[in-house]
Amino acid sequence: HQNKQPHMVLMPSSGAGHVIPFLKVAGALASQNCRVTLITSHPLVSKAESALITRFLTLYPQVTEKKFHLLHLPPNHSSSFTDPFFRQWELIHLSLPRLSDVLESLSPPADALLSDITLMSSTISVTESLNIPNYVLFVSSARMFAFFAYYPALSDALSNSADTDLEIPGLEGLPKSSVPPMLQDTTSPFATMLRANSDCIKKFDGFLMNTFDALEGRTLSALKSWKIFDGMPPIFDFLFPPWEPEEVMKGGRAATWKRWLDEQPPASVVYVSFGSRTPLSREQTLEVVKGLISCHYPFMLVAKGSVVDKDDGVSLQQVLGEDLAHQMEEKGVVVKDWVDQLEIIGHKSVGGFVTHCGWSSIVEASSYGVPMLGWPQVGDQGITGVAMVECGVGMLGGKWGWNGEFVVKGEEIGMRIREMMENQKLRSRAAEVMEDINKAVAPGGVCDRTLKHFLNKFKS
Ligand code: BUP
Repeated sequence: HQNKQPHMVLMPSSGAGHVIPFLKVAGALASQNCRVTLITSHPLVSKAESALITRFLTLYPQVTEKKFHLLHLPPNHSSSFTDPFFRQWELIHLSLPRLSDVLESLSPPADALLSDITLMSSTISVTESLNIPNYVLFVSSARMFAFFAYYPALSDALSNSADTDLEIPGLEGLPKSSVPPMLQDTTSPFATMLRANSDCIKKFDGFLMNTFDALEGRTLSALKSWKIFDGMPPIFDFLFPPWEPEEVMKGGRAATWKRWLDEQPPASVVYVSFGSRTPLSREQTLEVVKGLISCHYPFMLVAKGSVVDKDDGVSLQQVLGEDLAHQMEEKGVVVKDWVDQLEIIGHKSVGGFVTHCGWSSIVEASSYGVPMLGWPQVGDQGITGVAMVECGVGMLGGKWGWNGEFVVKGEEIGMRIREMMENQKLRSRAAEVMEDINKAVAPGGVCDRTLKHFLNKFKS
């Protein structure tokens, strides 16, 4: 007897790469006739995040927002983190005892909480005491999840100074250099948080992941067969569908860059974005622009010059100088604001993507068959970059270092961009993966079936 309307409660943490996948799943659940509650933390960390949530709630009036008011910490509170997003995660974590009240106030009661990986160890005590199933909506790659699940066992290998590959059962070696420095140091606050979360994997009812066989078949099978983690709860892997209906995305917002893209030849434009959280240094931005100019492709550069809404007050023109700024304007466009990345990646003129290897970005480019040149900057991006290469849809720049480690010269960047744009093997593999994705996300396809399978248990 399957006619109950499931009530799903979603609680993202902060950062576009965390919030957007939650909105995608919230939209998908609402479209599957679920009752959906979205718990949003207040105050939010950035204007971009608050604009996204407002827009989402306008498009999905059937989704209920529940505000989760964060604690006011005393001014002398000393945080383990300097990064504003990590501080926000920490603040949500500290405020989580208040989550019980929010969950208990829901009517009808929640059938499940879908929570973020960064909040695992703190949400589980709340849901256990209220007897609510808790699923993690994992926003990164299965590769990263495998690393996370196996992290406690990697301590010795990570503490050892040799640059050897890390061995994770069922997976080929993972270069130690793809692990971010803050996790190579197994005593860092971030490492401690990761280990605490990893230790409670078994307490969860399952994991929803934005991936599937055609992207990460080998890793998923190692995870599901318990090779990596004995007693791994069920994994539901399906591509999280875009939450903005295409007609809404395409209508109304005729930005200058859009007109420019419309005028470029098919598959000719190099799109460059290093995400929203970690801007490049001025020196590195200068070299990226030099590289782009040298390789003779039209380009679109999304250059974030600030960390969380605080503009550093220096224009790109000032960084580049008059001559280079002029050359740049002749060959490309630069955007500083928030853009609809999916709309750019899906544009017929875009032929390659220089990316920081955020997992959502990799999945988005794979969905449109756009080959990638990856340059991981921080966090999970080194490991998701490995997943991208393994799938065959992108290549990595080389030993380009983490954000700010050293400055990579424009000449080398330009050379690699040309290699990416001219590599036919990469392009045809990207087209093949796009086809697999198109089949998987079609009604009745494997992603649709996995989502329905996940929901079935809440319908009776
Ligand atoms: Br920047 C930017 N518009 O201007 P990832 C990003 N996005 O739609 P990660 C935009 O944000 P960080 C913009 O399409 C993707 O869905 C993009 O998630 C979208 O990055 C999301 O790619 C970014 O997983 O880093 O690692 O979370 O937050 O810096 O983008």
